[in-house]
Amino acid sequence: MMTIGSALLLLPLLTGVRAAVVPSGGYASKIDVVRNPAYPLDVVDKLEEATMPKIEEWLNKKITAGKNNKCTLETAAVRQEWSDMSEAMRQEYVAAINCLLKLPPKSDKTRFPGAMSRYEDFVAYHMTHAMQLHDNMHLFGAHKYYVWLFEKALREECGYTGYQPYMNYDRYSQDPWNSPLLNGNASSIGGTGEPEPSYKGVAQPGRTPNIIASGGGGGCVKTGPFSDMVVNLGPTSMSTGTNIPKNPRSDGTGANPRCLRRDVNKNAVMGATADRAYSLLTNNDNIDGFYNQLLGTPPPKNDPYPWGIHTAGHYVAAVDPGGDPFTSPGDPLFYFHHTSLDRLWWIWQMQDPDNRLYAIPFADTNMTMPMKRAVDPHNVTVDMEWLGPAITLFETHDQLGGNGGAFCYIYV
Ligand SMILES: *[C@@H]1O[C@H](CO)[C@@H](O)[C@H](O)[C@H]1NC(C)=O
Ligand SMILES: *[C@@H]1O[C@H](CO)[C@@H](O)[C@H](O)[C@H]1NC(C)=O
Ligand SMILES: CC(=O)N[C@H]1CO[C@H](CO)[C@@H](O)[C@@H]1O
Repeated sequence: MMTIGSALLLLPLLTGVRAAVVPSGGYASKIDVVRNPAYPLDVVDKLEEATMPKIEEWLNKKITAGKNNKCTLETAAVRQEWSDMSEAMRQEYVAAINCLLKLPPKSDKTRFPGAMSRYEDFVAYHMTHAMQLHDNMHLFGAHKYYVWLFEKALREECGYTGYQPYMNYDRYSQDPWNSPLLNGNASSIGGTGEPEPSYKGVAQPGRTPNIIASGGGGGCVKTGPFSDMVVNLGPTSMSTGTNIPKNPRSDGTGANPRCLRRDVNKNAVMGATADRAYSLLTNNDNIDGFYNQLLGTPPPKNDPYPWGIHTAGHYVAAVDPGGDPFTSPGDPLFYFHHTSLDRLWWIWQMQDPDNRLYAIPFADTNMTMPMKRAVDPHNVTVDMEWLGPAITLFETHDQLGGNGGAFCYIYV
């Protein structure tokens, strides 16, 4: 049987893309790592490689104890960075998204008349569960499960043979407009939007500077695979876009067909460069600090891009629906961003898995919203309703054996 690793190895041969199989640095010998030679490893990539032996050792201990739920490095799926994927795989991914956009929804028609596709089922969930998804307990685990269910839908309902890609922000930070992810060609996820002078950017109260200034877009996306995408849900009152038609329902759940709007924005992505991610990963021994720095609280001083990686990543291209905290998964870029955050969380956890795997930010302090009051994390579940079954929060924390073994993936 062909392993995932050997399948990856074949891709560049089949498609002729310029890619290199690098000798496995810290990686387990079973994993062949395909890299795009245009991008030398950054400090975070190197940290990830250096962490692999530790991960292997930790997983071997679980295997010995019979606690790995059949997940091994041989069976683990490999999530890749977008530009490390072959052209053919990138186009297959885009085709799978277009497929989900055409499949009929499963969510309740009465509650979400605006959810017109399977793709928008996921938007409908995020928009109605945003407060819970973003509280201190759920931010990491619930998004991990959510993205995993999306990946599952791409594979099982649309025949996609790969896994959800992530974006390494650093690769695109200097020139996002011409990046393989957002340059608007057939193997990107579309380009920036038309210039929209009334779009000024995204306010960042309490930070200096206090706005992620517009990158020059803000209007409809006219290039690439999603130039004819129809967005239906939203906007909500939190939308950052301008000149967007109002939703017929006050809560944004009605059908409001319109174009996808974007502002591919260097001012945003510069807040998520590798040095910032490396600092996040190495300067926080506990999850509270990790969570705060990820969210940019307190606001970093003397930093021209003091957004925190969570915010920076959302506004890499966000306007409508991407810039609306409720309907943000309506832009496919959302999944790249939250997969990147998932990767960073995993690298952080795996520096010290015994102490970090199940760590939950501010689990035993009482905070104001969107923080959740102290409750026993053992009692917290993540219910995905029409997207998937409810599971305990702790089950969402382990990507190598969690969710009864259904989670079994690594990042390269
Ligand atoms: C799209 O752009 C990427 C990055 O510049 C390039 O590698 C690729 O060949 C282009 N693909 C197509 C189909 O134009
Ligand atoms: C948090 O608030 C709840 C409800 O008011 C209270 O029962 C609990 O003791 C508080 N926990 C801490 C750690 O302060
Ligand atoms: C409702 C419920 O499941 N409560 C549980 C919360 O967690 C404590 C300690 O783990 C259990 O004793 C409760 O039964």
